[in-house]
Amino acid sequence: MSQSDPADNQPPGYVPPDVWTWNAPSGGQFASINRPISGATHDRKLPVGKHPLQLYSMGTPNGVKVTIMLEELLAAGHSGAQYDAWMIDIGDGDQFGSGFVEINPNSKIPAMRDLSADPPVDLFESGSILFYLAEKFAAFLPTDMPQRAQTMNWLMWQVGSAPYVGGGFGHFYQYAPFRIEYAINRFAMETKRQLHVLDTHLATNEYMVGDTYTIADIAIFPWYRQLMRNGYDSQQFLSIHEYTNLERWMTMLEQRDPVKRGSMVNRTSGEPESQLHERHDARDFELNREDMVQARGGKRI
Ligand SMILES: N[C@@H](CCC(=O)N[C@@H](CS)C(=O)NCC(=O)O)C(=O)O
Repeated sequence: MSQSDPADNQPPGYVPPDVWTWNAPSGGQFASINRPISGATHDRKLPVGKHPLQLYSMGTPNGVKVTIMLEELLAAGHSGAQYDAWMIDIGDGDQFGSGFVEINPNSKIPAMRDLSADPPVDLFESGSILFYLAEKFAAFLPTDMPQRAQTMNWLMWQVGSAPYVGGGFGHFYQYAPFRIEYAINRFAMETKRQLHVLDTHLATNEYMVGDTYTIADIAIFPWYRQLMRNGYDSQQFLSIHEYTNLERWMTMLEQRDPVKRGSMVNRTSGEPESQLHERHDARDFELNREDMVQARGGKRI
């Protein structure tokens, strides 16, 4: 590595040891779930519902990609996309349960099992799940080759870019135990570059792939909504108002009912009405709203 003056390091005087060892939690939010090894930490069978697709997830931007896709498929009339969405609370370490690790050895949500296939198909990685569903139902993935290639370009772009936004910018700006100017500058630069890539593209394209709504839109939407809607408390810091084309596209997607429904599933933050911790039936969205009204003594807002 390049030799900096240890006095300038963070914390001052820190010199990396010859061999890194795991001897202390790293500090910061989510430190308790980070480990340098893979595998299950406890035995836990996953619950199984009545539908062909079993989703094990949480309402983070990566999880929401899949629930939006499933709601879009159902809205488009693909009844085979009925699903049970189970909560995997990553803050509680559910992703390290043996049943979950059996589906996803990488211990990250979202993961899914397709019980309609024989033998059942196990899926992980949000981009792979979107692609699988798009192929299975022949939906939201153009068959025209240039358009299909563009869709896959943007899908892969999103999967490769997200870690800089969440794990880089979001982590160092909001979650790290202390603020490091170098790290924040590095990841703010990259995050703004990505926002500009999207804003420039959407100046001349209605959707990510011309005038066609695809899995590329579904993949990209949740992470950049996070930024555009003040995730990480960073809207002002990132001058989000500059990205007017992205704002147009974002607002257009936010108005879609399947996007609204998909955004509620497995969600654990925000207004109670916006959270549907588990989804097992299309009516759950309505029942959830009614439960909230009852909890408020019948008051509708
Ligand atoms: N590349 C993966 C990333 C998945 C991911 O990072 N999931 C996070 C939540 S957004 C997670 O499960 N974190 C738990 C952990 O790291 O232990 C995908 O797109 O599915």
